[in-house]
Amino acid sequence: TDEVNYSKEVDYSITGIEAGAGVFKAAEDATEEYDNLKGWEVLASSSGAMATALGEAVSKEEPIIVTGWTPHWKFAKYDLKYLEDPKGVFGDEETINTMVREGLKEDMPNAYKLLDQFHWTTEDMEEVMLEISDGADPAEAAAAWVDENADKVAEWTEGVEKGNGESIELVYVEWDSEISSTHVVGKVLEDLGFDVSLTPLDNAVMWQAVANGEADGMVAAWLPATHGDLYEEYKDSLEDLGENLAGAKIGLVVPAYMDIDSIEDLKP
Ligand code: PBE
Repeated sequence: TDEVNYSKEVDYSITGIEAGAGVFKAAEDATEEYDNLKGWEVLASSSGAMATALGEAVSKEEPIIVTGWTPHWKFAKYDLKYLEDPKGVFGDEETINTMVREGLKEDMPNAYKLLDQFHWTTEDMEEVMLEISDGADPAEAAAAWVDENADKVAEWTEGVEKGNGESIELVYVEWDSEISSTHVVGKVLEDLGFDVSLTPLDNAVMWQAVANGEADGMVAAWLPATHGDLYEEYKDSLEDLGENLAGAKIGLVVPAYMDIDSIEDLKP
């Protein structure tokens, strides 16, 4: 028969993102855990390049398998689905947590309180992400969201006293989700009177910077699985302020027009 062989069409490869991302490592694990993915390659690139490749494939209705995650604007722009993961390599639903350096509470109690009270929903984050994917500057998209969501921001700033130009540094990775959250929190801190810097780093370096006190905090810890190894490594030298978002997820994502449902449906 001339039945489609997606595996061959994608050249036995998964379109990945930064090699330091948890979802990239999970995809590599999948190529070991699933017999039908033996010998497959996970291609390292960037989150932006992955999104471009996905958009191009969709416009031509070609097959593609990407390392994906939720929240992400790609689900609003394209008709996509997660491949079922019967072996559970990509884990279950996760939370995104806020981590700060030791001593922040004593040094900057108000910035600490704001970071501790920051929490939002996947829908909130997706609003900011969509604006950015449509071409808005991250800082402008964040400012617009903060402007339109005064009630939510008021919950985060409740009991927080204004800053007086104190410097605070947040670190993040240039994933679409973290670009959004970090710029929103940064904007709120700036409006409170802090001198905010936002520094993009590699994933492992982001964790390390907060753990060794070089940076003040981050809102980009995906737990328990995606960044579980980094959390284990650094948890004794940073402070976990708990979740800022629930309902996050990672996995292998394909366009809905691909006629498969599970990772196990891919031909060896
Ligand atoms: N992500 C987005 C990250 C966490 C946030 C899913 C690409 C990762 O895989 O590490």
